[in-house]
Amino acid sequence: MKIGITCYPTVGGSGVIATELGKLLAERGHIVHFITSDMPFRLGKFYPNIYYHEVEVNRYNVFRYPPYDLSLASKMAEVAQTEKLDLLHVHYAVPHAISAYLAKQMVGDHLKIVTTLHGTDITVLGYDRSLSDMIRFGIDKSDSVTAVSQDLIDQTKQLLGVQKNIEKVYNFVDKREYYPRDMKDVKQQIAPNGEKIIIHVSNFRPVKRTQDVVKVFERVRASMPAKLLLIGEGPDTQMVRQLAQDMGLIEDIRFMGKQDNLACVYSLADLLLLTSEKESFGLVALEAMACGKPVIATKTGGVPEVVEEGETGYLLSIGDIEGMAEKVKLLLNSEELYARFSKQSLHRAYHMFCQEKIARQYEEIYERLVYGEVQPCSL
Ligand code: GMT
Repeated sequence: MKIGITCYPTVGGSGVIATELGKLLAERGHIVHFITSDMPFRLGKFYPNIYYHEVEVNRYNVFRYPPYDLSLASKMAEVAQTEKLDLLHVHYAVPHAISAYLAKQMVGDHLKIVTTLHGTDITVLGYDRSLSDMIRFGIDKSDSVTAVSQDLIDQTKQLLGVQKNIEKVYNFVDKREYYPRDMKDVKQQIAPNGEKIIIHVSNFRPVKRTQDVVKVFERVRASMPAKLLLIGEGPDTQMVRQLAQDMGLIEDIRFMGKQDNLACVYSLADLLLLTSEKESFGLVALEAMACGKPVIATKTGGVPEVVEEGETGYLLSIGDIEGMAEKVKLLLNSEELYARFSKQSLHRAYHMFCQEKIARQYEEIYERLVYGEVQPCSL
């Protein structure tokens, strides 16, 4: 099939999933056209059947705000026509589902639209009265809608009163990239005295409650030698740095910023800490699990569908600093328990969220829309 993919190419989990999906689809023989404002950052190597079409936004000085949505719709329509696309798969509802609908109006009904909801496009923007009706409209006008967890489906229906069927298609991890790596030497540099290494990976937005990561770490470090690695950056980075300074922890915390080779980073840590207030899926939890790392996280959104309580990690209430610290200590103090959780994390990541399984689910959706039925799988 000829598939157009639109996402936010440079930030966040939705861009990562859209890009990884595009690569997988290309490997499976489809022709993929990324229609985005920038080159997707995870694209990596050259694929002869992946094309990139840059959305250029008109910045004429009459416009107070550059009309990204319209430029995107126009580029989608142009690519759909010239490349004879079968469908557009848009990631993140706002404004992508609306732009895709506009493009379809320009091109004709044969162009199908698949919209994948990722989280904050519903759980944050869905509360904004200036957007909520438009989001519901975009969902209704899509030919097929998916969401990355059951919780996100439930929230979308509840919050926006959506009647349309929304299919659950979980995010995935590529086990050719995410597997436990031997990082002994680097670990020795970061934790020369055998300290335990806790890792947190996020975009440091308020919704991640990154100050809680430091507070949990303070309690853990009070009872065992430990280091904290903070990966990623965002609006709260400075505030977290100040908090670490004020708490006298700065020597044991490394602010590593954005990192490319996340599989190596997860591999050198002992566990991942995820303290979010909202998290429709928690892709970083899945990536850490695929590298054999248990996860201590907040019980929010779709996280319980990824992290299995008492098997691959522990789930605590939002803001339960004491509870999270206790569970971190419990896991890191028991070799037997830790080894079991680590093995189960790997197993769950590979079996429930493996890339072939999820790519096939998307293909089945595409086939249903384009051919009217699911093609038998030829293995
Ligand atoms: O909030 C983020 O971390 C970015 C956001 C995005 O759209 O890129 O992430 C959302 O989508 C990810 C991929 O499906 C999910 O793993 C994240 O849980 C989700 N974030 C939230 O719901 C806060």
